[in-house]
Amino acid sequence: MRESDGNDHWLQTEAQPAAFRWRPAATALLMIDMQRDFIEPGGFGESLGNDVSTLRAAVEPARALLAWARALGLRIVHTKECHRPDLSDCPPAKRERGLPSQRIGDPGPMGRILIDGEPGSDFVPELAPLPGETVLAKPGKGAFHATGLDAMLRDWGVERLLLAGVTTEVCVQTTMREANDRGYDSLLVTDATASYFPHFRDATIAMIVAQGGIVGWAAPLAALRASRPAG
Ligand code: TIU
Repeated sequence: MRESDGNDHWLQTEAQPAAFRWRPAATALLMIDMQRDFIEPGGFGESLGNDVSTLRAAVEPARALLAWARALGLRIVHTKECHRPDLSDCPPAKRERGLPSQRIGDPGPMGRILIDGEPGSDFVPELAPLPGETVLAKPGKGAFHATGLDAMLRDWGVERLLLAGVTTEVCVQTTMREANDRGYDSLLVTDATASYFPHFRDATIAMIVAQGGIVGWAAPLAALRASRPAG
């Protein structure tokens, strides 16, 4: 449903640090990097030395969030962190960082690590985009860096963002900070995001909502479901 379909009403969601007011017609869901390369063994996340099983907790809540957003007619953008096969968009520093067991572009059990079009760069099946939903390949941690995301959102008339995905303190938080500096009001869906370090997820939420919402808002999916007309 779009603005022209009568979706242009204000809702209010109980959130930290205060109520979040939003209009479905002017709000997009950014589902950040729910890719096999981060969530499944043998991908980029594991190559950096992480226990990838910690990200599983976000998959079912993210799937439920996606279903709710689809039913409400929100704009949906699925981002994926990945690079061109010739690595021309991968800074050498990123490739070398952290002494990974396998570097970006190296062959792995899910194809070349973090390369667009390889099986590992694809979304986990539960979070597969539907035809017509936007898939945004991004070379950086933030979804606004070196992409057309800002122009796309402005073209759609989007003013507010709901964010979910992985990992909370890396690509999700970077994107939320980028959005904040570009004038968007954003809400992080707290149960639909996860980190390899659970205490980083919690710390990120605390950082975002501190100082009166210096970066934005945070709320679980249940609070979004319970949104009511804004008075
Ligand atoms: N390493 C890590 O925590 N995250 C990333 O490299 N990318 C995203 O967060 N998507």
